[in-house]
Amino acid sequence: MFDPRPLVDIATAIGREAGALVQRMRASAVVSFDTKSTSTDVVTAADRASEQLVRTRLSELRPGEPVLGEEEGGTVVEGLTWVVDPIDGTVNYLYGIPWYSVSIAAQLDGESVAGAVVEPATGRVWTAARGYGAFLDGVPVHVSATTDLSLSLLGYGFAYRPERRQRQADTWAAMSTRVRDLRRAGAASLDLCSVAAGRLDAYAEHALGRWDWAAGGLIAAEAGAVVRLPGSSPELGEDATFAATPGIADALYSALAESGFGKV
Ligand code: LIP
Repeated sequence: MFDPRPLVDIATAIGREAGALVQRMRASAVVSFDTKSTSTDVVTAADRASEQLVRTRLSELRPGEPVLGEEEGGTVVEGLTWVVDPIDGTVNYLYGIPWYSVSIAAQLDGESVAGAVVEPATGRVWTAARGYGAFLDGVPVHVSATTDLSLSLLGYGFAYRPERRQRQADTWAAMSTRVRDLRRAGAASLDLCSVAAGRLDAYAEHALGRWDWAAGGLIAAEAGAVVRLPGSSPELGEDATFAATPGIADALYSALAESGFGKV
């Protein structure tokens, strides 16, 4: 029987090392950056250094296993692939907002089996192995018990392309009267971990990279959330990521579809 738990230990150890590196870089110099898809889609020297460290350490601890990373790319293959977001929440990191992560997941045939989401600013570590539950610093976490959509706290995010952001904003404006409140925190992996711990009742966003959701999606699912990864929610759009506590999952899915979330 395959036991994914040793992979969590590796993701945690390397994630902690990369987290320490990005913290040192943040403390020691002005954070330089380039841009990618738009002028607001930034990549810092720390993003690149973090991914380099993770790749080097994985080659030492797990030689020959492929890596897909946000900055250097790669592909998901049959068998085991490591999926890395060297800094998730890069804009938060750039501005010194302490809500960003190093996210490392192990996927088997494209499905997450182990993951660690490290918060460099606090040292907290979220982990999960498929079938073994979800944890924050080793303490089990579980989704909220919310069953009333109008009393739910909903996390969301925006794509970088301005024309899509306007359509997304229209959707969230429509949703704002159907839930308790909305939160846009800026790091998908930590939004998914927040659903796992009941700090959010749900989260939805378009246009995430596999590296954004690979670890956090497993953590949310292992904590009891209904998780729908890109390609599994036709009514919400082919690139939608959705996670919700079961008590509101169906109602939220329908409300998002009615609000036009699937057409942004
Ligand atoms: C970020 C995501 C966030 C999304 C941002 C960005 P990055 O990832 O975590 O949820 O709204 O647009 O994609 O670029 O910081 O790794």
